[in-house]
Amino acid sequence: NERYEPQAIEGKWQTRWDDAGIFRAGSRPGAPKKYVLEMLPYPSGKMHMGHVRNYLLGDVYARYFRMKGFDVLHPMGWDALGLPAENAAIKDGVHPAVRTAENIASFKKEIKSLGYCYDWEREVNTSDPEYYRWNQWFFIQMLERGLVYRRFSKVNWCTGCHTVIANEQVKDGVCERCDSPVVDKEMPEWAFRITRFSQELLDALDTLKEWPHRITAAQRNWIGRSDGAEADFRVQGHDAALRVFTTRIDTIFGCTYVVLAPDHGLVAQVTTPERRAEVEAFVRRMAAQSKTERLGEGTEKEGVFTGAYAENPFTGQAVPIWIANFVLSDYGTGAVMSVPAHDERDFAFARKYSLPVKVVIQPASGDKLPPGDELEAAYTEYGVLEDSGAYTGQTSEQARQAMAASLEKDGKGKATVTYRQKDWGFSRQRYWGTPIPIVYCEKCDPDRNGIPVPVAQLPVRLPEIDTQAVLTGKGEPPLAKVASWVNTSCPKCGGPARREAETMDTFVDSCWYFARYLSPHYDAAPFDPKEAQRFLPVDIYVGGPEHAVMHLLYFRFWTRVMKLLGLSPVDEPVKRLITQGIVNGPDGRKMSKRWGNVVAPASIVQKYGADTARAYVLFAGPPERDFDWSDEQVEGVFRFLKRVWALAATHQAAAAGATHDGPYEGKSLEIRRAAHKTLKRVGEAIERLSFNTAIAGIMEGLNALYAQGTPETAAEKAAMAEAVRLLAAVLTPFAPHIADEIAEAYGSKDFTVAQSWPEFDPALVVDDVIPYAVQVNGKLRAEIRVAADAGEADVRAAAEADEKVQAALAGKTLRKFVFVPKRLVNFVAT
Ligand code: ANZ
Ligand code: ZN
Repeated sequence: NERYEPQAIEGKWQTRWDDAGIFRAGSRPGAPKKYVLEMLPYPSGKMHMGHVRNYLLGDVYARYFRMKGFDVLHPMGWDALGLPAENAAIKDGVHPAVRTAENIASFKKEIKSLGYCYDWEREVNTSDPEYYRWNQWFFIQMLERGLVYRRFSKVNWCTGCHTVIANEQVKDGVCERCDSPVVDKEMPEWAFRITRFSQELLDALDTLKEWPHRITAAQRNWIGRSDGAEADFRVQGHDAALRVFTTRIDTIFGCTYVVLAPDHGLVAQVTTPERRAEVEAFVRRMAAQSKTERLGEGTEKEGVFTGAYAENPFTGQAVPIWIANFVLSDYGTGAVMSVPAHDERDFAFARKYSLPVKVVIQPASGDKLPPGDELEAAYTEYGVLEDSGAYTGQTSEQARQAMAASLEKDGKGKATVTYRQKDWGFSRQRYWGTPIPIVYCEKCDPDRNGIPVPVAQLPVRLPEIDTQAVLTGKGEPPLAKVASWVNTSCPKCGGPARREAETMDTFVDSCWYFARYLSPHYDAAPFDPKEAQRFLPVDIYVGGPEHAVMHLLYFRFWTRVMKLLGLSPVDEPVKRLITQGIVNGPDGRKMSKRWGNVVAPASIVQKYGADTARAYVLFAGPPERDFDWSDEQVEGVFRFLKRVWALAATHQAAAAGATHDGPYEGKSLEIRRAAHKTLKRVGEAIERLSFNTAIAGIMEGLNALYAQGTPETAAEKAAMAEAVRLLAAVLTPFAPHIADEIAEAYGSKDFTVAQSWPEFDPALVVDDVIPYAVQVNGKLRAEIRVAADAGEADVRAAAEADEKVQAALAGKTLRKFVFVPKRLVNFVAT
């Protein structure tokens, strides 16, 4: 067939792949494994380009590794529980299960139309009771080990979604999802004790060498280890001490007052009669404010004096005790020693209320700070101590250690390690989630701690409901309204009991789905530990960087729990993490309904075929970077595939009988050199996650083959036949349908993806290497050495890989790239 008509071939190959089951994992037991995974989607009705890109990055590796001989596991599933389906149900009365099933069906059809190589026999749906029963099972195991507990605490309540949301989902006081105000609410909730693993999760970040730095940095910051000290200040006139938490014990000789949280337990006790009215008024006012209000950027720091004094444990000096809005009762000890000379917040507060400022740290440089009352700003760096008794002259670092040791020796305090990370409150007042397997029995459990449902009775299924009556978005949790479900019998005494009506955060589902894929129908445990031995950890995980501190931290935690339970051998879920950039519209804004700049994947597949859609999205830019959609480039990629097709069609007849044993010289040698160089370049580019240069390499290889004109001799014909076959092989990860069609036309009996990735002949790829000067804004930054015939894309990739160039480009936006063949490149960036 002379004409490239993707619509005529793509469906056929997809069906053949499916029928042959070639993407089934576990079919090469002796081979080394690769587990390639993309973050499972929430099944909204339609796929968008972000999904297409996400899955392609995994797909390229899955196909490539299969060709490299690995036993590849590449599964797909549905993060099917959660708010959007329930919110939609509140609006239109369609049961979330019905909507979710429809969405999955249409989403899956779209996924299939792009020719991804998933092992569909492992499909997982988190709303299936056979899935969420294991959430419940984990819950009970963790409850037994103290990793789950019930607590009363202030939670973030979204006034729009009518549910509790995680700290991470509150952005500037409003809900990230619906933009409604978030308020504090005192409620019982269930929490995972993730903080038991804080240090482990932190330490292990150092082992995640193949994770993007910004993700590990975000997690490090989120866990927020801080090394500090606690010190007791004796309260004068009371048999009590208040314990402060500080990260700068070295400044304690400069402490001129202490501050308690308004709701600190000692406030009522120490406040003097004269100060009582004012203090109580302040405490009441604070109690009425949410944490976000109290700590907001624009909120003025304010406080009141309690009338009481406390003694510095080192000097015995008495300092006034205040309460203030910026001290939180649930951080540290809820009490702060204030050192205005060396802390900005304390400085502002001291100036506002005319409290003394005393300098005790001098810069190590030898510069001298003015005395406290002339100081213009706090000096917050480390330095050398002065006016600090026996510690004068020590550095901050020395004093921190020595002072903490002294406190410990005197029984007045100790060194501490604390974390910013909090336990993970996961109960939600929602219907469309995993029921928490707990019942409350007044007789056996008067304190309402909760009695776990016996494991043999799992799953606790979500009940059928009258959607409109139950999903109203108002009042108590939906499940509490379903009397036939919520009323049950006590597992201990058999008497009347009530089920827990709250459900689990859907982040629980995505904590371990990657392990469920290993044995999705296993029913003796969440997954088969033997399969975990074989396939964990995930080798490559692809997803959006927005998950840096929720999903990607939660599932690291869960992985440790799975090891603790003896289910899995690994400490960490994922070896290499790839976070893909955003697909913007042609206008440079993130594709979204709001901007009307969405390009629907289906429209591209219909017009140009899946192979063009795939190759374009991969060609448009490096995986981790954002790119702007370009219709011209789509056309360009389509033309490229047409030229591939035409080359193959032109030489097909000659290729049929072409054989040649002798040496290759002249033109036949050039044809072979072009083909083998392409093979080498594409393989190397894939290995370094440079799919765009891989495709650019194929384009250049194609041009080189065209440049050779029509093969005349037997040697030339044989060389060209080989070249076309190699072209099909290297196209397989990117444009698999056309690859198989061409390979078949050239006599292949098997799918290209089922064949080995061809080895290039080293003798055919030796190249002259030449130097290129690399400039950034016209300034020489590096010299790189590349193959003499390397094209623009390769030279650019090599230049971008250079550390000095990266440093010079850091934080800048690239405006232009100048390429002078065989001499230099210049990045113009601002
Ligand atoms: C004295 C001091 C002197 C401090 C100095 C800092 C600089 P991170 O690093 O975030 O853990 N702090 C302690 N408990 C607090 C609470 N419940 N609410 C508000 N602030 C609190 O911050 C630790 C520092 O935050 C502590 O160290 C304390 O102020 C303050 F030159 O103590 B510092
Ligand atoms: Zn009972």
